[in-house]
Amino acid sequence: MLNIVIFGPPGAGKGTQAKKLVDKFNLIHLSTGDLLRSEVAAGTELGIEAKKIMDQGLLVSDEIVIGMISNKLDSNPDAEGFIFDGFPRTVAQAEALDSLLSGKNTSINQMLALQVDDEELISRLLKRAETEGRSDDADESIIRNRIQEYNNKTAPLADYYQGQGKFSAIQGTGSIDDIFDKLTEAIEQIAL
Ligand code: B4P
Repeated sequence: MLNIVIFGPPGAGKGTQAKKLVDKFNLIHLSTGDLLRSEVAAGTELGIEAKKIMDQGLLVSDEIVIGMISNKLDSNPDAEGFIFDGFPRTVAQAEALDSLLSGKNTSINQMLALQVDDEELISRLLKRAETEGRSDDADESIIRNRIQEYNNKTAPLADYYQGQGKFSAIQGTGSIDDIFDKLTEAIEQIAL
């Protein structure tokens, strides 16, 4: 199996690149952001609670997102591999993921971390607000909260995967196709 974590701050291009990588490597795309937004759109109890948190730029509880990922792993028993997009976002989520995968006799192969500076992130997300209308993109102060949550709770995961010898940094600015080529090259090296 090939299991990749695509990593980076909000707006780094995780979702954009994950969609292209799943086609290329025949993986299942697991995005906790997309899963949460479908709960919001369906108006479930979980979605109503999650929306309040997401709209402040904060992280939803570990328990909720770990449960979602666990269900998705169980419902794809024949997958050739997974690309985890926006998950894990805390050390507790990373530990839970290691244990879920080891229960299935597999593990994460590599974290690919997209590097983009804050001003570029803010400009991308404000632009996306105009096209997609996501409420968590609409306001610069909420975007800054998301970046702060990332710096406080998510960025330390780089050390977690580096400690396991599974970390690659990838420049996340430039054209979407050029970044995709760099990610593809990194995955091909792992998969060899
Ligand atoms: P996510 O859905 O993961 O949102 P994101 O980080 O904003 O998205 P992403 O980084 O994928 O955006 P992309 O670059 O593709 O999370 C949203 C919220 O859900 C979180 O704030 C949190 O509340 C909650 N949540 C999700 N997972 C959670 C978890 N595990 N634990 C707790 N809470 C969780 O796209 C950004 C924009 O940039 C797009 O418009 C794209 O077109 C553009 N873009 C991409 N690449 C570009 C490039 N090279 N150049 C120019 N623009 C580019």
